Amino acid sequence: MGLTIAQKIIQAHLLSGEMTVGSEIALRIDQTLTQDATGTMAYLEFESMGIDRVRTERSVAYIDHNTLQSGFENADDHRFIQSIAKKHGIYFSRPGNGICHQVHLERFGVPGKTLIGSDSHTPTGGGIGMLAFGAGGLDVAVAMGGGAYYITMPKMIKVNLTGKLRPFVTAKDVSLEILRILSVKGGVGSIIEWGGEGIQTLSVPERATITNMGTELGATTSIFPSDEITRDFLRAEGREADYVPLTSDPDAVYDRVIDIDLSTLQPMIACPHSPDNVVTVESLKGTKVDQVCIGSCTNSSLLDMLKVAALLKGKTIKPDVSLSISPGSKQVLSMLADCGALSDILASGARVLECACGPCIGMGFSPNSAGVSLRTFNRNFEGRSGTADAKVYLVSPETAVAAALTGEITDPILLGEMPAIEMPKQFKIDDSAVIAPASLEEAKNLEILRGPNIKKFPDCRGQEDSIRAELVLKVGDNITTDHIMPAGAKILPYRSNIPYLSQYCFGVCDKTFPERAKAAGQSIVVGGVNYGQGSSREHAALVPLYLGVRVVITKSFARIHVANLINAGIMPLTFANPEDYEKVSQGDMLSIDGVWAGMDNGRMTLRNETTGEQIPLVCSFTDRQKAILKAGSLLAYTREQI
Ligand code: MIC
Ligand code: SF4
Repeated sequence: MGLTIAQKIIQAHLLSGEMTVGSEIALRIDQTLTQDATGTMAYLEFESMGIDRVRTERSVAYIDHNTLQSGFENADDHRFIQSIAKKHGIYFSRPGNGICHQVHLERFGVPGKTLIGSDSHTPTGGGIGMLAFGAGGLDVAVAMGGGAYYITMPKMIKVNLTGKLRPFVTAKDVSLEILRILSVKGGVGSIIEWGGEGIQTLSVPERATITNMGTELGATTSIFPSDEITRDFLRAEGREADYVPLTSDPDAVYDRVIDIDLSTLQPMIACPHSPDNVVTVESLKGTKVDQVCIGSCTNSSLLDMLKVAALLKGKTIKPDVSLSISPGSKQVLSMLADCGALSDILASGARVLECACGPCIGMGFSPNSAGVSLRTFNRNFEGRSGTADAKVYLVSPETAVAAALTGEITDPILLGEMPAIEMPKQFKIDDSAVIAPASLEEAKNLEILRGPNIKKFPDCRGQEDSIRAELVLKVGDNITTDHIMPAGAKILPYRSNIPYLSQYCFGVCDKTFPERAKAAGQSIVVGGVNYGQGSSREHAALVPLYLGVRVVITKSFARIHVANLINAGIMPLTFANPEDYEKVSQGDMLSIDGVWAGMDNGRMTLRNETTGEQIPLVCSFTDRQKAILKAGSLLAYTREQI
């Protein structure tokens, strides 16, 4: 039987396990990346493992999230990451050099290699045929130390593209269309491979927009073949030597095939507050817009920016609309400057922000009260922009420009003729903002520079054979890690200070949660389907751990978050019958006996002491996961192993 692209890469990196859907496999990881908001914690974890030098082929530490330095905290964390990177063999991408996924694609990604990153959009690398996964910081730390990365062998979904996109319809609209079809949980447990003759019309940045937003589907990752288009991109980056061709076998078997004719698509828009709340732009035409933001790891490539500049050229944005543009990397920004496109952008009235995540993670540029913000980003979760009552919509750069010029949601086709964009054959290569690690000899005497913002890692406690705890919080379906542990300019600087962060835990759902959880001592949280979707932030597990959460019971979990819960020693369990979710209420006293035996046989019984009901629960832990839960955390388990 033939293999899919992902199966081929998995086979070449398989350290243990069987390639049968649903079983745990261990993969050798070639490359890692971190960003600063998750990186500080990841490097503290790496450090505590006592390993001198990373054992990967390439590890890169990016600074791109926490770049608003309104106090010492972020600058201290950047300095910490820079010093630890230098000492332990990690390349350091300075603030201003760009968003991790964009820069990694440009300068480091290699087709056929495995990559894990402490950021959920790491699958962007699938745009050049990498098998790239988002993961919690601790998993990345273990991989940097040469340890395996464990995943559940996914199903394979193929999306077959035919035809060609019409002018003003873009890769972003393809992403939104697949979200409309599959929803934010439609990709859970699957790798999405993009193929068909239609992919020949998509350049690497367009492919990367699509693999980037595969994260919003809950997919394990997404991947394109590595072909002549990939080779052209790598050649333009001066890295043709990194090219390897990669396709699926003609007789590869997929669990599901979805056909999309690109020529039938139209501009799409995701409405508040979920990336799968997708309708056509046409259906919302005339809606007044206050703010437009162009950028993020989804849509900040040179191609995106050149299109934006060409559409803005000679025009001025509406006086009551505020437009921000953040190019994805220093390479993109300096090429825009060299060709004059930057002047066209500036002349239109846009505000050019630095090459970083910026407004995407609420790091500045929050909308006005109840403002309507159109963003070329990948997430529009409630409150994420920094303005609690803002209405955030997700669109393509073309639709974003149309809104900035007209002041309302407008089908970009009305902008007239799409200017032809000539992509340069050679990109401007300047790696001066990437600092190489020290030699082994030099590294010995290097000091790691720590600021006072770095606080102690929360104490872990192994799971016990019986648990009795109050249900302190019951939440609904599709709870994101932005609900559990919000980000934004005010809180993000404290990512290495769990006690401080804890005041904001579940703030979007219930501001009283932290106090109540602390008062309860130990507690249980209950959720609906796809609990923990979104970001890879392990803080969404570490902070509940700090507040005493021992068990989370849901109808289903998102992939990265469930791994983070286990890594933090919090036991994730699911209702055997989803309707039993109704049989527990916030404030009930719950208990589970026979946890050890239950972990082994996959069944436990939840006793609702308040109502007297007995509720069946299920779990399926591997031996490794059971050992982690008993040890209290992956860190404790890894130390035991070392
Ligand atoms: C995000 O887009 O939500 C983030 C911020 O990049 C996160 C990482 C984080 O929370 O630091 C992600 O996607 O993993
Ligand atoms: Fe940064 Fe936004 Fe991309 Fe996350 S989704 S890495 S915050 S640009």
